[in-house]
Amino acid sequence: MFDSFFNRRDDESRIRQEGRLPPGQSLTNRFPVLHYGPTPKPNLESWNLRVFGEVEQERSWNWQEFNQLPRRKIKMDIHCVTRWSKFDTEWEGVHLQDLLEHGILRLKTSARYVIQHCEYNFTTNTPLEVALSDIFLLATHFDGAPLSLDHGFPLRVVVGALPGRKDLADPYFWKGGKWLRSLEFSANDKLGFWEQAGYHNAANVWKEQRFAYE
Ligand SMILES: Nc1nc2c(c(=O)[nH]1)N[C@H]1C(S)=C(S)[C@@H](COP(=O)(O)O)O[C@H]1N2
Ligand SMILES: [Mo]
Repeated sequence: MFDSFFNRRDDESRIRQEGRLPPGQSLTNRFPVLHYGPTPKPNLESWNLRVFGEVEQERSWNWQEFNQLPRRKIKMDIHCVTRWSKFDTEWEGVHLQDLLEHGILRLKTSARYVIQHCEYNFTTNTPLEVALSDIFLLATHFDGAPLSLDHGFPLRVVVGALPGRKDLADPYFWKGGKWLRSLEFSANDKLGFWEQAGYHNAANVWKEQRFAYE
């Protein structure tokens, strides 16, 4: 117990020196579970991911089809607005940029925002640039294994930070919807669940944009 206490403190001071600890955050080596409401138990037989809105063609992939899309691995730091941060987390899944490059997905020029729709009507929103950037992944795996139910099985969005890439306006982790079921490309922004509850829409961790009004 003392051992893990001192490890945590040492890890945190190293990360701070590397400039990777955003203001008001502290390092955890655990992986907390954080969401509103119950954990859904998705059925892979009937599961699909739908893409709609400002796209040239609506798409829907069942679980088997989704798993044949091009895949990537990304290592990121993640920052929860409740002040825990976890570093060097490894994710695997599908990147929207790869779908665009392969012509699997084609957007209209009117697409400017991406709204994530999840089980139980949870939603969250980001500008299109964020969803197409290197820090946004449709993840099926964490740390080499399929997501656990609590962390979003079978599919979630992960949005984090890449060390050394402060150009990316890294958002807090709530902008990564667990149990993702559709992506809406929209001409207009639409505040999601936490954003409507008073959390900051831009949610930049380096500017400490936690709440909309303060
Ligand atoms: N569907 C859904 N996704 C969600 C949330 C939620 O309430 N519902 N909470 C968000 C918040 S606040 C955080 S910090 C992360 C936490 O992910 P984790 O439980 O895997 O750590 O999920 C995000 N995604
Ligand atoms: Mo969070």
